[in-house]
Amino acid sequence: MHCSCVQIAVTAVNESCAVRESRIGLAPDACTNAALPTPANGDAASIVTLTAPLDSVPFTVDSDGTLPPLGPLLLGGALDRRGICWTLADTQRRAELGPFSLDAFVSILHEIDAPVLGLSVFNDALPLLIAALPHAARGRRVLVGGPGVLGNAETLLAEVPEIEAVVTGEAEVAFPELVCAAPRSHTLPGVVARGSSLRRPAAVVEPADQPSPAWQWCRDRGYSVVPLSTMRGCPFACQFCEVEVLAGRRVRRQDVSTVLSDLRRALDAVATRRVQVLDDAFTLAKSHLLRFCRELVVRGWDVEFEIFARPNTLDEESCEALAAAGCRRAYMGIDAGDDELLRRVSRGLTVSDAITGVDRAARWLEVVVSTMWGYPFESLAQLSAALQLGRCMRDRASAHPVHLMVHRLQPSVATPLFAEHHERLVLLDEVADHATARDERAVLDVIRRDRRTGSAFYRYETPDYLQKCRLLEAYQEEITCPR
Ligand code: B12
Ligand code: SF4
Repeated sequence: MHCSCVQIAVTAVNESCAVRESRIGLAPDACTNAALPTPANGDAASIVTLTAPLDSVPFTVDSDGTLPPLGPLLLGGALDRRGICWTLADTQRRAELGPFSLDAFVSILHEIDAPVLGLSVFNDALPLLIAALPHAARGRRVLVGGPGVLGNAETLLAEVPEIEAVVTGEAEVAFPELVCAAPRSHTLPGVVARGSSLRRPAAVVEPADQPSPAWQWCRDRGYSVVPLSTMRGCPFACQFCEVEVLAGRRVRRQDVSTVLSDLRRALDAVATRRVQVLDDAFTLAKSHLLRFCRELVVRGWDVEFEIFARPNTLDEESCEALAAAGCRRAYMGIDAGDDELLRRVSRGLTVSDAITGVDRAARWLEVVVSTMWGYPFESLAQLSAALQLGRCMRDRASAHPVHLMVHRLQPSVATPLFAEHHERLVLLDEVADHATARDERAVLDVIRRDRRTGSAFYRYETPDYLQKCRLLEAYQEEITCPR
């Protein structure tokens, strides 16, 4: 039996444009799949996940590589299940790699000796990818996936002949099939490949088909937070968000006992007590939340965790259960400070809901409220209202602190907002300043050429832009969220 190894290289750039990397090979005798060619060094494929934020305000607690990449770990788990040997490289710590570092990225890809290259991207990595692949693919099969491909699959195939297929949505089923070049793998849900005129919706993988993430890969790699998923999907459809396209509106929950056995393995492998629950809809199903908390208490693992929460979904009982189970912080996206704007972006929330929810949660947990600015239809007064709302929440007396984070709205291609306002995109000022070296300018050219694949480097035109910038500058000190 030949050994067939897949090498997964995961690349992510943190907010200061530093990048991290790590790789491991699984035991060759774990491989049973003979359909893959065997290269000299035993690796058969490689995946690179690229994320390259320019926004200096991180969205979650982790933006510095303490959190291993859950999506690629799940793909690793899916390959394990098929007996396909793989390796994973997390390039988040590679200091030489930023969103414009074409030369550095090409040499990272050259280091990888595997006939299948899988690229796991956030949308801000697309221009780098497009610029790099013609120099870096070297005849290997290239598969691309991750949240960044949403709305851009066809464009990627058209722009980059080196890409064999793009997977939109959840890839635990499609990816191993593609790696093995299984018959009809190009026709699976979520797979967009050349020659197919069919537009398939993003793939959705049911809980029973979701593998356990390959937690063992995290051992001794310096990560310190476990990324935990207990459900996928979100029933809301906020106009600026791509989760509906990525994971669908139907919420698919994992059984709590499965989640907890997974968590045990993860805590052991990462050697930590810190957990980030990544679910977008965690606080929506109260019975699931209560059961998760209860069972965590029973197990007595002394875990500390953080959650994302919609302010109008946490009642007193849920807050109390969360605090008792070790939840220390809730991230609450409010995303605007005035009811008209909240309605306009279909947030399903009012300012008064938000205040009540934050007040309630802050009796039990630290709360990080996040809001966004730069909507194409946002007035200066509406931005002031958002800042004022955050300020007022922060300054109210509560048992736990409330912080405010402010993000600039990032145009995401697969959103209703983009469909309506894509004509009104403006290149970010700081982008041109970033790209000064020869290789960086090549990436900038890609960004300038195509606003869809380059959308992460644009903003929507918004009224009173300069005055808003000044307002935010003045507010900067107050929005800094202590870790
Ligand atoms: C954790 C997280 C982060 C972490 C990532 C840390 C890490 N090491 O992984 C950090 C904090 C870095 C982060 C940052 C940002 N994030 Co974020 N993040 C998330 C979050 C909450 C969970 C991601 C996750 O792990 N999901 C669970 C796994 C199972 O899903 P997955 O990663 O998508 O992987 C599946 C598929 O995508 C696919 N897949 C993945 N890789 C590959 C590779 C191949 C080859 C194939 C075929 C398939 C494939 O299969 C996987 C298994 O099903 C999501 C919300 C969400 N619902 O997903 C937002 C989300 C992905 N983030 C988003 C955004 C906007 C950002 C920021 C731009 C925010 C900001 N302003 O700073 C930054 C920039 C990212 C960057 N360049 O660093 C957006 C989408 C962005 C986009 N379209 O690319 C999301 C969807 C949030 C939202 N509501 O809009 N984020
Ligand atoms: S912003 Fe949050 S609540 Fe709204 S659709 Fe996205 S994940 Fe769901």
